[in-house]
Amino acid sequence: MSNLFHLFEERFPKDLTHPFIETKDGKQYDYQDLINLTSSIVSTMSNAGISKNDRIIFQVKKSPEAIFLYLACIKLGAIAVPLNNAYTASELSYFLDDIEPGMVVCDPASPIIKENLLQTSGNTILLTLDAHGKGTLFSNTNNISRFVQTADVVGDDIACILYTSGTTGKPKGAMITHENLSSNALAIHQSWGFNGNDILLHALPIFHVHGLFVALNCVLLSGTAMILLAEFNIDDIIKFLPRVTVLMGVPTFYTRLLAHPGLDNKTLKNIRLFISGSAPLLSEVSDDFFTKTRHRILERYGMTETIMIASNPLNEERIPGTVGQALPNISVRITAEDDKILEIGSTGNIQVSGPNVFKGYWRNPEKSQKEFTKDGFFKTGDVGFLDANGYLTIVGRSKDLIISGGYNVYPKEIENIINALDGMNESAVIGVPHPDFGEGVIAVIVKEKNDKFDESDLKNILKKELATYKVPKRIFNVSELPFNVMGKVQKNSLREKYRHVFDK
Ligand code: MCA
Ligand code: AMP
Repeated sequence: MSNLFHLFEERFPKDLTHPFIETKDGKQYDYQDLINLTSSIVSTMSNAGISKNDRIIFQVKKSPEAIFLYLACIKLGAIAVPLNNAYTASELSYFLDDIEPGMVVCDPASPIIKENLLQTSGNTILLTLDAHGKGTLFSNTNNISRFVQTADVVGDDIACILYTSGTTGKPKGAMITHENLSSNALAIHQSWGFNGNDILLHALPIFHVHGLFVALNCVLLSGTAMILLAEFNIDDIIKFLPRVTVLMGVPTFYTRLLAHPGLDNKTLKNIRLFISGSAPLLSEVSDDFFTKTRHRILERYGMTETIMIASNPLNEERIPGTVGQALPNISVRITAEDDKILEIGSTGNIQVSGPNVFKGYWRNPEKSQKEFTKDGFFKTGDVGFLDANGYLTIVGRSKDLIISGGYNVYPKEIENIINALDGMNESAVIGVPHPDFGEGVIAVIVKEKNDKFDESDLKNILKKELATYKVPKRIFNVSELPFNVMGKVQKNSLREKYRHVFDK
C-alpha cells in the first residue's frame, strides 16, 4: 500500500459527491469525477501499452483534467514528468532526449507538436490535452471505468521527475518517490491543520512542487475542495478569496495583494491561513500584511529535491524572516565547508535528511553522490542559521541561483547561450532587487567589438531559446567585467552596481 494514490483513496470523503475542484467559470468536479476521469486516463494509458515505471511527459495548460492526468500516472505507478508551458523547442528537446518518455501528453499549441520534436524518438505515444480539458487523451470515452486497480509500488519507486536547473547550465531531473510524497503530505497536512472544511485557492502552476504537491496533497489528504484558477490574476484572487479558507502562494502573490484596493475585511471573512514559500518573504511585506489584515503569513521552506523542509507553526509564534522549524521526522543542520556541524546561531550550509529527501538525479549518479554528505544528508546549497528553538533563518545561497517570482533561474544556462552568440565575448547574469518578483534577472555583456548594441534585439534572440521568465529584463553592455585574482567574475560587485535598476 505504498502508492501515494492509496493514501489519497483512504481519505476520499465518504460522500463522493463532495466537491473536489471548482474552476473560474464555475465548472464543478466532485470526488466521483476524480475517480472516473483518473481511471479513464489510466485505462487509456494501459491500452496504449504504458505500465509501471514508464515515463509520461506532460506539457499542458492548467485544468482539472491536467490534475487527473497527473493522478492517473501516480495510480498506474508510471512516472509523471510535468514540464513548464513556457519552455521553448530547444529546452524541450533536451528533456525529451533525457527522459525517453513512453508517452507525451501536450497542448496542441506546444512546440512538441508544432516543431515535430518527437520525430526522432521512435515509439513514443503522443496525445493531446488542451486548456479546456479536451483532446485525444479522452478520445476513447468507453474507457471510463470505476474499478481500475491502483498499482502496487514500493515506497522507493519513483512517482515523479521534476527538473531543476543546475550550476553547469544543464537541468537535472530530481527523482521523487512515493514515500517522499506520502511522508511529506502527512507532515504538512498535520502541521497546517488541514481539515474537511477547508477550501484552498489554487493559483500556482502545476509543474512545480508548490502547486503540484504542496497544494494538492493538503486538499486530497483532507478530502476537501479547491478553487482552481488556470492563471494568476490578482483581480480573480480578490474575487475568490471570500469563498476560501487557505491561500498558498509565492511572495509576489502577497506584494500584489497588498497593493490591491480590494483587500479588506469582507474579502478575508473565511480565511484562516495564508502560506508563503518558494522564495524569501521580506519581513516588511509580512509586517505590512499583518498590519492590514491581522493575518501573519505562515512562511515555509522547501526545495524540489526535498519537498517541504521547515515551516513556521500554525498555533505558536510565526517569526517573520525565519522559515520556522523542521517538519516532523525531518532533520536540519548547519555545517561548515568540511560538513562539521556548527553550533546554534552560527551561519553555515543548510543540510537536510529525512523521508522527504529525493532518490537522486535521473541518469546522473555522480551528481547525485556529490550532493549528499557521507552520512546521508542532502546539501541544499542554501546558507543560514538555527536559533535555540530550532527556527531556521535563510541568509543566502552558496549556489549561483536567482529566484524570480518563485521561478528558479540559473545564470550559467543564460550565460552559455549569450556567450555562444556571434560577436559576443563574455557575460555575467545576476539577480538584483525587483519590487514585484523579489529578484529580477539582468545580464551584463561584453561584446567582441565595440559595435552597436540593441538591448531589445538581444532579448528577442534570447526569447527564442529560453522560457520568458529566464530572459533578462535588462541587458547592459560594458567594456569589461570585474574579475577577482582567481579569474572569477565578481558578481557581488556587479550586484552592488546594478542594485537600483528596478527601483520604482
Ligand atoms: C512571469 N514573468 C516573469 C515571471 N513570471 N518574469 C520573471 N519572473 C517571473 N516569476 C514574465 C512574463 O512572461 C511576462 O514577460 C512578464 O514577466 C510579466 O508577467 P506577469 O503578467 O507579471 O506575470 P504573471 O503571469 O502574473 O506571473 C507572475 C507569477 C508567476 C504569478 C508570480 O511567475 C508564478 O506563478 N510564479 C510561481 C512559480 C512557482 O510556482 N514556483 C514554485 C516552484 P513578457 O512581458 O516578456 O511576456 S517550487 C519551489 O520553489 C520550492 C519547492 C518551494 O519551496 O515551493
Ligand atoms: P526549487 O529549485 O524550485 O525547488 O527552489 C528551491 C529553493 O527555493 C531553495 O533552495 C531556496 O533557495 C528557495 N526557497 C524556497 N522557499 C524559501 C523561503 N521560504 N525562503 C527563502 N528561500 C526559499
